[in-house]
Amino acid sequence: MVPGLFVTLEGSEGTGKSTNAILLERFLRSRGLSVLALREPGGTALGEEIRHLLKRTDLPVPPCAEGELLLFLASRAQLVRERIQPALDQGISVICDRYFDSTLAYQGGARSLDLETVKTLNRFAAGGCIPDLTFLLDLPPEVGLRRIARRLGRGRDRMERESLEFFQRVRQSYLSLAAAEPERFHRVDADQSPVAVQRELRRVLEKRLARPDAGPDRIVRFPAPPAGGKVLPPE
Ligand code: Z5A
Repeated sequence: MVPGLFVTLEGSEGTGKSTNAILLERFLRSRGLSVLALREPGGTALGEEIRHLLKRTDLPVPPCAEGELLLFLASRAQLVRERIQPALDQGISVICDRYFDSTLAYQGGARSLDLETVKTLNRFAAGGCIPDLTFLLDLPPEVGLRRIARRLGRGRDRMERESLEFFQRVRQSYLSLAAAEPERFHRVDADQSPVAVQRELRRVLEKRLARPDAGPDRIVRFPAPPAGGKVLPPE
């Protein structure tokens, strides 16, 4: 069986990753693919606990940069083995809102941890599970932070309280990552209307699905769901 397509969405705060992940999930379903939509950190019972811990603003001492890195990696190691790899092996496509490039951009780039160490640990946690396609939703951080501030219903979590300079470093790191891997990355100008952004993502995804190595076997109808997995049947 041809493995499912693994697509990740990356970018700084408020660039529209979550919004577009939902729309891409619908799009792939409409093409007859079974899809599992996930987010990082999170996506498993353990990962959601870690997510909660990482976002807390009331810890007497916040996590040190090294501790923070290892928590993100623990969430990912679990997600890959419990959800992502089993789904891909069954021909189910996976859309993940953030993945290992976030670690390189935030803990490597913005927190300035040693990049080689971050890369080695990233590889260990991901266990060879590499996205087929990564969308970088690129936006000046001040625009993204304004979007977040307008969002109703919750205050800023621990990471969202970082400085503008921090998010500028995140953006620069992402741009370097995208430039270094043009085959996997597709950069999208996220400072456009939601409709225009989604149209571009779909265009690129269509092209990727049409490649011979995507093959008709990519389209798997009603496969057995992975244990506890959120598998959406084709519409
Ligand atoms: N992190 C890390 O440091 N290391 C790691 O390895 C990993 C993560 C995996 C996760 O937070 C945090 O963890 C994140 C990175 C760090 N930290 N920070 N800071 P999260 O999952 O809670 O949040 P996020 O990933 O940063 O997503 P977000 O802030 O919710 O933004 P988004 O998903 O990119 O955007 P959105 O929710 O789709 O849209 C935001 C708002 O903008 C919303 O009101 C939309 O309606 C609006 N929007 C969306 N698109 C548009 C357009 N095109 N125009 C206008 N308005 C728009």
